[in-house]
Amino acid sequence: MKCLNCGYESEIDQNQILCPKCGGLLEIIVEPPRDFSFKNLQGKGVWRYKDLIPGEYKTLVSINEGGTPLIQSTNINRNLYFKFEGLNPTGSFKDRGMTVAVSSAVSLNYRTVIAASTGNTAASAAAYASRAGIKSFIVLPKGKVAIGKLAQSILYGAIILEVDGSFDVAMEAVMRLYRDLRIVYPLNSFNPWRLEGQKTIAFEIVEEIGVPENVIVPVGNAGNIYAIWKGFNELLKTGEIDKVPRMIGVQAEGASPIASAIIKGKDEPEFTDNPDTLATAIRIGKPVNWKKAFKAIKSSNGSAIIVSDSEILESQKDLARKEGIGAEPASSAALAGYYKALNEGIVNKDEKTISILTGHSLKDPDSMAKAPSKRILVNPYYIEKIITGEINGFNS
Ligand code: AN7
Repeated sequence: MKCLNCGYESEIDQNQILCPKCGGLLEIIVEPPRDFSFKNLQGKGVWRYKDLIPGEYKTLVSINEGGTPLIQSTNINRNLYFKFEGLNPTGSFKDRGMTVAVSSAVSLNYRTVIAASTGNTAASAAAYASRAGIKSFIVLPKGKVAIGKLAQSILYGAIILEVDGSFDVAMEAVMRLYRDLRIVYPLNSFNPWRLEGQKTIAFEIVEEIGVPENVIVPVGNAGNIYAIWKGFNELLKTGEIDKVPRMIGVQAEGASPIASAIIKGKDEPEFTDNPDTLATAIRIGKPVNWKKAFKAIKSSNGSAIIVSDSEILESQKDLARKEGIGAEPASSAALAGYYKALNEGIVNKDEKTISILTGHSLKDPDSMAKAPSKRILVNPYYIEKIITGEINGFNS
């Protein structure tokens, strides 16, 4: 393990979440087994790749996460593929990380977990804690969590703590709590063990179609883009692949601390106290994993893109109406980012490109209902007349 802040190095230690010297974020450096080969793997989902996931696990807390479909676009561009993470057990990619982190928590004998969240981490943490038979506290920005996600956390039985303020305020509280009082296990992505699960997105893509040219990822706290890049890098070490795709991060206009900085060529993010976007999942002003994201984007010769809320909603509609795929707004940013990358010449339409659709549309019913609709109150008698065109104006 290596600290990104002070350079501290140690053997892999499952008990370490933050640097014991300076409190900074740690990277887990995995040396794959010499004889690693996809050919020898068994099973489906995250734990198929257990040879590349460090740590010792007394039990695996799993709800059969991962193994999500890679869906080729038919109507936008045949070279574009969607990795539909919305089909995980709680409807987002967070489940991949949660199975590893909660298994770790249980193996270390923790009985309580905690996570700050814009919604999806909370739903996932709550479900995996229930599966493990332990207690979960989640800390949410009051009034800024999509109803589907809040409802999930209620259903799974988490204890819900709401703060007045943004996600960043909730996150700071969880980090402070962990630093001061180590009696609850933190499930946010400053915990590097979570990212060990999320990196399996890269493994599944490679097993299915090899290495793409570009991978486009919506960025909030910036853990996932790094995790996916890390996965590709580990496959490079095994010799299964000979290059890493360009990692392209997408942020929303009102919450773009990383993308703004990268576009301007700066080495540090432009933090904001007042992030704002209708893509509430990525409404984050101070991403904890920014250093990891910079590393992933820069070392893969990647890029960063900013999209507006209206571009996000337009892309959400396109995904649904051109491809039949329902993704939440933050996830739809991965298609909005693709459109912009094509326009700006960052991505070529002939290049194999993956958009990571991080969460399911049902997470955020309010955003779906905002799409323009053809919805008519009818007397049943008139249905035939509307369909045959006897009453004009509807059958087009
Ligand atoms: C659908 O749930 O931060 O850049 O607390 O829910 O790894 O943070 C959610 C993040 C993208 C960004 N898409 O991932 C949380 C939370 C969806 C998300 C992201 C999130 P990171």
